[in-house]
Amino acid sequence: MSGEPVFLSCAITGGMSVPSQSAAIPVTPDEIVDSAVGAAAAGAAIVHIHVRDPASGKPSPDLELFRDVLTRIGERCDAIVQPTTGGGVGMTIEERARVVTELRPEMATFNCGSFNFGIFKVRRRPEMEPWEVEYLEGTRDYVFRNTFAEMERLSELFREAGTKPEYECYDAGHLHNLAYLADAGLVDFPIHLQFVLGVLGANAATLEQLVHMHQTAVSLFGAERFTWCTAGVGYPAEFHLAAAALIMGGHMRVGLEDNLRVERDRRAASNAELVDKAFALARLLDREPAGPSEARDLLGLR
Ligand code: KMH
Ligand code: ZN
Repeated sequence: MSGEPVFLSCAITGGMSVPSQSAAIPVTPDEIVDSAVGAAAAGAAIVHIHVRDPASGKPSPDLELFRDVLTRIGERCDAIVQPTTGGGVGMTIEERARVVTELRPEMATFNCGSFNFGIFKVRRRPEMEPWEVEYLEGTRDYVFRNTFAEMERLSELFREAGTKPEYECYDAGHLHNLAYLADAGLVDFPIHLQFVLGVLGANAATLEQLVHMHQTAVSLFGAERFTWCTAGVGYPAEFHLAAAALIMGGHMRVGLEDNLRVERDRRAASNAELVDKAFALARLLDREPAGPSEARDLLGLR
């Protein structure tokens, strides 16, 4: 893979964390915009966006917050601005899909199945607000819902909007779900896969499981019909999977949505710091950083 281009997606704030977990997590629209622009300046070709209620910091499906944040990032940098349709705890698929139908972004995430999504193991801190403790604890009894009916409908909505899905696959079964959607004529190739590993309730962030998922994708879709990326959840998973992707020919996702630490004993001060570390790995492993324009070519956008 020596000399092959690699692009990076930075997941700026997320929907499955609460702000008291780290002071670095951007909360207000201004903070999210500034952090995304900073990540793009550090080399991120894609910025993956959730929004939060500015007063509480709670993940929000508010379309006007998305509109404001997406517009302002687009005015300040050339990165691919990729909103979530995964949202956060308790949001319905209708709420989650509106960012696609109303704002028609060039790309957005598409989650490939239902599964338990547990964040209740996060350490409680004295400074946590009651809603934050409830949010974390509530995931003990929570299913991240993406049924076949919902995925079928969402596929049509992405097509109507002209938005390219980034297919979020948290387990090998999600690739088989996606193969079903492809058989049903609901998928446009080449596709882009995100292997999200390390969520409690889905697959583990290990090299074996990444290789297994990559191999499964090759056998289901054919190696030439997809691009792919890794999102390791937690530390050091984020960087271990980025390194594996660099070696195996994939692309990288890092960001405060997935991981809060830049070293074992040091929290990241910003998304840009996580991006810098990932590109340091890329340089060490002889992959050539690709900016937004080259990433658009590799993803078949435009
Ligand atoms: N929150 C993640 C673990 C999405 O936003 O649609 C995966 C994710 C999915 O980023
Ligand atoms: Zn996300």
